[in-house]
Amino acid sequence: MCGIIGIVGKEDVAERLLDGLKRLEYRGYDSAGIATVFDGAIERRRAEGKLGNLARELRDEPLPGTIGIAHTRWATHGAPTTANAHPHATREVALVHNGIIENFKQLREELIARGRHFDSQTDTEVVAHLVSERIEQGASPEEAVRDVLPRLHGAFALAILFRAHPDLLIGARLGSPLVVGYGDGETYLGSDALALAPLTQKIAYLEEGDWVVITRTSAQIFDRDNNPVERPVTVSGVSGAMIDKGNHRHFMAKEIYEQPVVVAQTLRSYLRRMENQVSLPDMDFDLGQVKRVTIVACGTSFYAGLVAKYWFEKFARVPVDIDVASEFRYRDPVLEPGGLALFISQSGETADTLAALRHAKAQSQIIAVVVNVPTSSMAREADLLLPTHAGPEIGVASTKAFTCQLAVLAALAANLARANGRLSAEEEAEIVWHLSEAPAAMNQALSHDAEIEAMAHLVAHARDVLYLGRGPDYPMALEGALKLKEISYIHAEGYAAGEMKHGPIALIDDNVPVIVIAPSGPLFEKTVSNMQEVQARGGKVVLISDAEGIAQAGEGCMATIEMPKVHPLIAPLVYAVPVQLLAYHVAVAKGTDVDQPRNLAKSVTVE
Ligand code: HGA
Repeated sequence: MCGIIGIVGKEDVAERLLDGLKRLEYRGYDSAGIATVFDGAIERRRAEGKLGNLARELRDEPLPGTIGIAHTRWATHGAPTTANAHPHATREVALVHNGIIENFKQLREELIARGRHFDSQTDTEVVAHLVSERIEQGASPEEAVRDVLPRLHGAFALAILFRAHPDLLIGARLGSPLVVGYGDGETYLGSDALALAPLTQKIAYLEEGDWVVITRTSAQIFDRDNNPVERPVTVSGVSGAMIDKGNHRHFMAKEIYEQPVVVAQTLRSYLRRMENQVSLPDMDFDLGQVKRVTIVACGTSFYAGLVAKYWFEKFARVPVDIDVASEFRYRDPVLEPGGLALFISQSGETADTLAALRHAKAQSQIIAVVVNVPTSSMAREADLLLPTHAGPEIGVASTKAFTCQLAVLAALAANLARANGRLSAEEEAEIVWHLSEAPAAMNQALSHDAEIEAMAHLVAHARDVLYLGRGPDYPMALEGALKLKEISYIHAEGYAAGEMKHGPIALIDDNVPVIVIAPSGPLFEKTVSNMQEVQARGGKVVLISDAEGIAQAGEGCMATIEMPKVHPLIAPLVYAVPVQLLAYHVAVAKGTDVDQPRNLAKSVTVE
C-alpha cells in the first residue's frame, strides 16, 4: 500500500516518476503526487483519485527538475483529498511516506505549539515539519534525518527531498519496504524492484531501521545505529516491460486465465515427477521433528492457510493452529520452542503478517514462508522460503497467487507427511500424480467461463449472497464470499455448510442466492443435506460440483456449474476458478472497477 519512487537523475524526472507510479498504482489509488526541485524551489503537482488525474495535471502544468519524488496513496489518516496527497512539503523539504506514524498526534501538537502550520490531516506531515525544523536551524540533511528518525513511532518508508540540496535524496525504512536502485549516473529509491524495473535492475534492499543518502553516483547506507553499512546489490530480474492485460479486459481476468500455467510453473519446483516425489528447498531443520504448525496470514492467503490446515492434519497428522495475523500478534499465543510457524503472503510485505513472523521468531519458532516475491522482507527473514511462481499479480483481488499458494502448501503437506512416516512411496506417487493433473483440470474449469458469465445476472442483483462448503471446501466458500465482496461490493458470507442451521439459515429467502461448493466425494451427501435445508426454505441455490454431483443433486437448483471430476486433494485449486470467475462476471455486470476496487489496495504494508 502506498507506492514510493524517487530519482536523482541526469535529465528531467517527472515523466519517469509518473511511469514508476503506474507500476505502483495497484498499491493505492486514493491520490498521487510528484515533487521536484527546480530553480531553487520545491515544486509539486498533486491530484485526488486515480493516476490519470495527476497525468492531466502534469500535461497542463509540466514539472521540470532532475531530482524528484512521487507517491501513490492508500489513505490511512485523512480523507483521500488533494490536500492530503503526498508529497507533503514545507519551503525546505518535501517527502513521501508509506506507513503510519503512530505518535503523530503528540508530534503535531508539539509542532503546532512551536508555531508550525499544518496543511493536511495526515500523520505524514509531521515528518516534513520535523525535518524542516532541523534544516531551518542549520542542520545538514543527513543530521536532520538522523535526529528525526528516532522520534518516529510506527512504520515508515520515506523519501525526502531538500530545496537547498538539488543533488541528494534521503530514504529511510522501518516496517515498510524500500529499495535503492543503481543506474548509470543516476540513483533511485522505490517501494519495490518492479517500480524501478525500467530504470535499473541493480537493487539493494534496505534492512529494518536503515536510512540512505543517495546522490546521482552514490548511495551511502546507515543502519539504525547510524553506522555506515553495505547492503548487497542484487540483479532483480524483474522485466522492464510494462505489465499489460494481454487480450483481457482486466488484470484480474488475465490472472485468472494464467492459473494453469503459473500453477504448473510453481509445481515444477516442488515435484520430482520422474522420481514420483515431492521435494522442498534444502532446510537446516528436520521436518519430521515438527510437533505443531502455526499458520498465520491475512485475507485470501489466510484461506489458503485454512485449506492447508485440513491437509497437514489429514496427511501428516500434525496439529495445526491458524490465525489471522492482526489477531495472532496481540493475543500472546502459546508457541512451544521448535514449532514450525508458517506465514503466507503474496507480497511478502504484509505488515501484520511480517510483524507476526517477527513475534514467532522471537519465540524460537522455525519460520517458513510462502511468498510470491522472493526478495521480500518475509523471504529474507525466513528459515525456509517456499516461493510461489505466480509472476506479478496486479489485480487487487488475489487469484493466481492464491492457487499457487495452494499448490505449494499441498507439496508441503506431502513433505511433512513423508517426514513423519505417514506417507508410503505409493501414496506419495499418487499425490504427485494428482497435483500434476491440477493445471489441466483448472483449464477445464476455465472452459466454463461463458456459462458463468451468462448466469452472473442471477447474483448481480442480490444484496446478500451466501457461500457454503464443507471440509477444505469451507475455506473456498470463505474465499468465494471475499472475492465477491471485494470487487462487486455485494455483501457475502461464507459458512461451513453444517453451520447454517445454527443461525445463518434465518437469512434465507428468495433474494439471497446461495452458492454451494460441493465436489462429489466423502462429504458430498452431508453438504447436499444442508443445501436441501436451504432449498426447503425457498433458498435459490447455485451448485458448483462435478457431473456426478450435479446429476445427484442439481435438480431444483437455480443454476449449476460443472467442474471436472478431480481428486479431493486438488479440488480447492480447481474450484477456485469458478468462484473467481463468478465474482469477476458479477462485478463486470455491475460495472465496478474490477482491478482497483474502492477502498482497497494491494501489498498491505500498514497495520
Ligand atoms: N499514513 C499515510 C501513508 C499511508 C500508507 O502508507 N498507506 O499504505 C497517509 O495516510 O497518507
